Amino acid sequence: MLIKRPADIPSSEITDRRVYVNRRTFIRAAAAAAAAAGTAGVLGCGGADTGTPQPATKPTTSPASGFADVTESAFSTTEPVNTLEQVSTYNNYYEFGTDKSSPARYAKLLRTAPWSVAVEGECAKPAVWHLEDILRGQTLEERIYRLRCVEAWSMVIPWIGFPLADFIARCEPTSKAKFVQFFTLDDAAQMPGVRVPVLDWPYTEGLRMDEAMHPLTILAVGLYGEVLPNQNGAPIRLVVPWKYGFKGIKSIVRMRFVEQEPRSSWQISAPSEYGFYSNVNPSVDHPRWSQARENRLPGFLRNRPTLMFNGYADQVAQLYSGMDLRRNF
Ligand SMILES: Nc1nc2c(c(=O)[nH]1)N[C@H]1C(S)=C(S)[C@@H](COP(=O)(O)O)O[C@H]1N2
Ligand SMILES: [Mo]
Repeated sequence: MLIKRPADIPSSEITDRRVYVNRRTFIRAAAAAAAAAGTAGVLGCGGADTGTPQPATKPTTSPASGFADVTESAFSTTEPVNTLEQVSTYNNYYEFGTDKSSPARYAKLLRTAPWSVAVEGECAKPAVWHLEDILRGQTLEERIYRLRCVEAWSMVIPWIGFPLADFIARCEPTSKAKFVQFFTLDDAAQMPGVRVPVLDWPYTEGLRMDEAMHPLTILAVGLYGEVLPNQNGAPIRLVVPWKYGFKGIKSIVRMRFVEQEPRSSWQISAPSEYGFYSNVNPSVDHPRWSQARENRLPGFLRNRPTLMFNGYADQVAQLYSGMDLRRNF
């Protein structure tokens, strides 16, 4: 299933945003032409640039993909996507250093195959899963998301992934499972950054079970039609598009179903600055900066207003009804 790795792709094949968008348009046009004899229907995800995901009329296969079975997600946005260059050279991955350019330089030290994910805790099927078995039979969807970060930058990234809910269902959580906790690999031999105690290693994150089961929450295994670059969290990472980027834990090796709310690495390191929920919320300031506006890369600081739940309020606001989001930040 995993065919091309980014390192194997000649740079001439690395597509910039315009070519990529045109290719998608071309794919849709071709699919529409092929379907012309049948029922009329506009393929792809139309809609104004509001940041609200528009439902795609029909999945379209992406022939340029390194994955055989990628379809267009109903949750894709039509906002312009960032280039592969931007997405893979401006990263946060503290296991490879704390500045934004270090992961692109050092994450090649990470061995992503073979890879397994241990599932434990409150579930009927605790197991060690090989990555191939997690992906087997899984329909991958291309979902273009804005990935957000507390530093107030954002990007639009064409992730390839599948709903975390699908995998959770296979683990059969018990009624005691109220949260799910995730852990990144912690191996100083491959990750020079973990020798520095900037965070409490291993990197850990958590979601409430209903957040984890929401169809917008994905396990991403690729972007731009290819397997994930290591610096973006290969071979498997979380993407939760209505939360700040740091909830998107990379290179997951362990998942645990638990009854009590777990603490995340960022909460442990700075509890007054980072809460468990970490929903994108323009009306609640970070203690050291305003979150009212964000910087869509590339560009200058605060070039656009930040949207509640990162523009996904219609889909996720009900998860938090009745909660005080100033307290539960
Ligand atoms: N294991 C691990 N996961 C991590 C991080 C990290 O340092 N280590 N950084 C987080 C932060 S702060 C952000 S903003 C996103 C960045 O994801 P990207 O580099 O793919 O854009 O990854 C998140 N996941
Ligand atoms: Mo971040």
